Amino acid sequence: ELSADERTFQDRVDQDIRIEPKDWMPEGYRKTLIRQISQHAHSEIIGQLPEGNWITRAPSLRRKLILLAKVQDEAGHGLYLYSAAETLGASREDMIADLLSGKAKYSSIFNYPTLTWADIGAIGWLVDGAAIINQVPICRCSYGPYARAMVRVCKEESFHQRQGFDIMMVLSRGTEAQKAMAQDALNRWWWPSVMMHGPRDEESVNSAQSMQWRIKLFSNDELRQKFIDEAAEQAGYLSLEIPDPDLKWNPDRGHYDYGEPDWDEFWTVLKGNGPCNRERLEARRSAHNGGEWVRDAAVAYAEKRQARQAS
Ligand code: FAQ
Repeated sequence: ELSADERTFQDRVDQDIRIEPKDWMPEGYRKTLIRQISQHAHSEIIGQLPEGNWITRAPSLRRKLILLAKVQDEAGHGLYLYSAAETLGASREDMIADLLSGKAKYSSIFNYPTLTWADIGAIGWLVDGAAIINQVPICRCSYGPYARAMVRVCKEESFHQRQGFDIMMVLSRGTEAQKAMAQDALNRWWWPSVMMHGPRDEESVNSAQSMQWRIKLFSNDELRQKFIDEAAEQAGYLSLEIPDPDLKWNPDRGHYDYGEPDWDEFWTVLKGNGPCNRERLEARRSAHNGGEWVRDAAVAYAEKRQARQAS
């Protein structure tokens, strides 16, 4: 049974009226949003690392500029998202401490290595592609600050996906070696991208409540299907083969059928034991420690200014 406050709240959500920071909200709604938004922010921040790995090795000045801009965009997305979580009463220090201690989750996808330049193409095409499919509906989610942050994020993600697809197009129409490199990147990034949408709906513990609160508008499997349908068509355009023998158009369903990902691998990555989990957290810890003098200087400056204004 819902209380009167909860009833009013749910009515607003059902009528598609945005919830704003100062509005009454159930504690569970606040907690769920802080969990999802902070995980999302951490993903953007950790998500800079796999691609950052190729900035110094991009094959041309133009590619380097584009990649640099893209990776900076991800940093910006992380910052808007931390701000959105702060509107719910979360503290940025706590969120970052939870990331660095390994307590907080971030997207499984960023725990895989970027072995060749083609991986930068595959990430833009598939990972940013998956991110857009997930995030466009969030522009209409019930929580105002999160919904509004997603509008700009999605515009930038569209550019990211185009740059990735462009890299894949150039490689797949290049020499035999380039085409092989593009195919190899697709082979390695396909299944992690399919799993990025989260566990099967039956295993998705948070979905039912998040959908009732309109934090999520579509289930994990619905978004996964949309991703696969789009990617299958795009792979055809690139003349690359998706590494799933069960992938097949099903005219009755009007969707592609597809094989089952290796969910043991997914849960292993979530537990911190994927190919690059340790390396990623180590890089963030080292960046955080390296930035300590900047934080100290900023605090010292603010204190000095305050003292001067007070006198
Ligand atoms: N990785 O009950 P559900 C980007 C966890 S895009 C790790 O289904 P929920 C852009 C989940 O947290 C990537 N953990 O959970 C970019 C839960 O654990 P908890 C970030 C995962 O929340 C591109 C448990 O499993 N995007 O960064 C994953 O209802 C290129 C049970 O799952 C977002 O975060 C996973 N893949 O649905 C940047 C979008 N999947 O918390 C750089 C917003 C599930 O109970 C380069 N988030 N888990 O301990 C969402 O839409 C949702 O949170 C889902 C998961 C759909 C990810």
